[in-house]
Amino acid sequence: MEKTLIIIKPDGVKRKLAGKIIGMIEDKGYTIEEIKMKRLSREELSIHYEAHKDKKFYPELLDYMSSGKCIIMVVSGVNVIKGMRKLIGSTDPLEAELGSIRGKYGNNKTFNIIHGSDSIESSQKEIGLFFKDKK
Ligand code: IDP
Ligand code: MG
Repeated sequence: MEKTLIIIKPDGVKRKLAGKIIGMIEDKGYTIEEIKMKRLSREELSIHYEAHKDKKFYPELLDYMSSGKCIIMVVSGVNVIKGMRKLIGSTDPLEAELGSIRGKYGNNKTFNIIHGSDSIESSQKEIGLFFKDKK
């Protein structure tokens, strides 16, 4: 059974989309193993988004992600990493399939509501970062 790290980003929380998003994850057949609400520090975010540190949008990304509380979850299921990426939709909500979370609720490439790990390696790193001991 695979696990992935999902974050409902500050815009998703502020827009009160959490219930709908969690419903979509559960309706898909996945299980919420861990869940917590937390405002992420710039330090945690700099580890989480290490791969993007040289990108032009990085400063804006850290401002955005530390602007309010997030809902952070470990979600499990068969092939859940790929399955959640599909359910989340493309980074740019304009390109995301309309039935996906970003396709339904997103309208901006930065403020795109939700994060999901993109590989087994990143899921292990991210679960270790936000849920120490629960890898
Ligand atoms: P992902 O969240 O779909 O995996 P990544 O390329 O890993 O997308 O980018 C991480 C986050 O950085 C995105 O979810 C989004 O919030 C932001 N981002 C990505 N690309 C851009 C961009 O071109 N402009 C502004 N923000 C971006
Ligand atoms: Mg990514």
